[in-house]
Amino acid sequence: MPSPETVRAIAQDAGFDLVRFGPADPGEHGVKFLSWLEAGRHGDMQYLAANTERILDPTKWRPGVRSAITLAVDYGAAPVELPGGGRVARYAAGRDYHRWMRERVFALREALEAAGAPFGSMNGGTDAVPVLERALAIRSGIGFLAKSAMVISPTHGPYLQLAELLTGMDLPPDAPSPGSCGTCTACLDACPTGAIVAPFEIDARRCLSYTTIEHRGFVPPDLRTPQGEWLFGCDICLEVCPFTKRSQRAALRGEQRPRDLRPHRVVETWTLVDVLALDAARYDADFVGTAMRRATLSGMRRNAAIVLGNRGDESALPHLERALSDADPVVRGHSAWAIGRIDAKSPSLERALARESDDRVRDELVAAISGEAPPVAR
Ligand code: B12
Ligand code: SF4
Ligand code: SF4
Repeated sequence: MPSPETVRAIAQDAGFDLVRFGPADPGEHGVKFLSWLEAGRHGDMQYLAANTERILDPTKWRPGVRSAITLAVDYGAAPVELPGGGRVARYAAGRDYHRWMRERVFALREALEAAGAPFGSMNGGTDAVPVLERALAIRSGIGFLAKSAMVISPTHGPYLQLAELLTGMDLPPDAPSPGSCGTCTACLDACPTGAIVAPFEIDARRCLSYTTIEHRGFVPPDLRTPQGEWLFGCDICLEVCPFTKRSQRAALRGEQRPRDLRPHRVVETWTLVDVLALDAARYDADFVGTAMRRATLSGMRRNAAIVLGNRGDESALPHLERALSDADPVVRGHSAWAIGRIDAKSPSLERALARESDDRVRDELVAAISGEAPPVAR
């Protein structure tokens, strides 16, 4: 059996900046999780509600688990913007973190087995239920729970990818992390949608990370303008945080950055108009290997239409007008909204209304022409 010191050294060699040991269950965080679900704050993320039993007790799916090796990588970076505008949350701008984090977790598991850990005694992953990763990270001292709900490391800040290896080994638990938000409320004040409904609590349904990534179909009208420039995800509550300057990678550029953390060619070469016009073949060819695929083709094109509307740039009008004839009603509807923001008198709106048969898109067209907000229920 490898000693705790050996486990730590191997994990650092596998590419993790922070390595801690702690309980494999979420403890009192589980109670918060249940009340969050009960309040419906998870929106359509049914996979969270469907997995509560396993999330609260890892022995339900991994008998013999005794502790968690918690792992974090500092992915701090400069703001990521498409050429000509449109922002992408930093965690999704490089190679898909699900892939490279998982590769590191698996490499760690193999190295630990080679060092004497019982074969098959460990199960790991990143950003995958059934584990409350923040709870495990906090309980093992990776960082403290911040008012933005982020886990913040006093030495690396909030830009942390989290992963864990649940193990049958009994590892000595680390102390909780020092640090706290103190009297700061910068993230609550800056969140453009009011999604941080109380310190430490997010209503996912209002969070841009949810509306641009997890949510399918029409975005509630009152959340479109606050989306501003965000094409995928949102980093505002991290950007305004004073702990952000603790990131040890944020200042690294180009070749200085680890390969996995360099911007994907899509974010370096595509424009918002390109994304709006994206088709299934190019989506499959070009977006492969990025975390942005989570938003789906329809969601990415919808997001691009919203950002173009928010930018108010008239040069986007011909592209949005063309999208009024698109096969996808979500793209048609949000293009109508965007045109209404840029030029509500565009004759393309009336022409589209005359031929449109989808009631939701008709509502969007009528609202765009009249300058009213479209109805909320979809
Ligand atoms: C669902 C989900 C979301 C949802 C909901 C997030 C939320 N805060 O509720 C949405 C889509 C909105 C989202 C957004 C983001 N996410 Co997210 N998300 C997840 C996911 C898959 C599950 C989290 C979950 O179950 N949330 C439910 C809530 C209730 O739990 P929680 O977020 O962990 O919050 C804790 C607090 O509520 C706490 N708590 C609150 N009050 C109190 C009081 C006491 C006394 C106690 C003990 C505890 C407590 O208990 C909870 C558990 O610890 C995890 C991966 C995973 N499997 O864990 C990633 C994860 C949490 N997300 C992550 C990231 C990076 C983001 C974004 C920054 C992405 C972006 N830039 O767009 C944003 C940040 C938004 C924010 N401020 O939280 C990282 C977080 C890294 C970190 N340093 O914290 C994770 C861990 C993924 C990963 N492997 O890296 N996410
Ligand atoms: S990610 Fe953006 S929308 Fe979501 S809580 Fe943070 S600031 Fe608000
Ligand atoms: S911005 Fe302030 S309140 Fe929000 S997480 Fe950072 S330190 Fe905490």
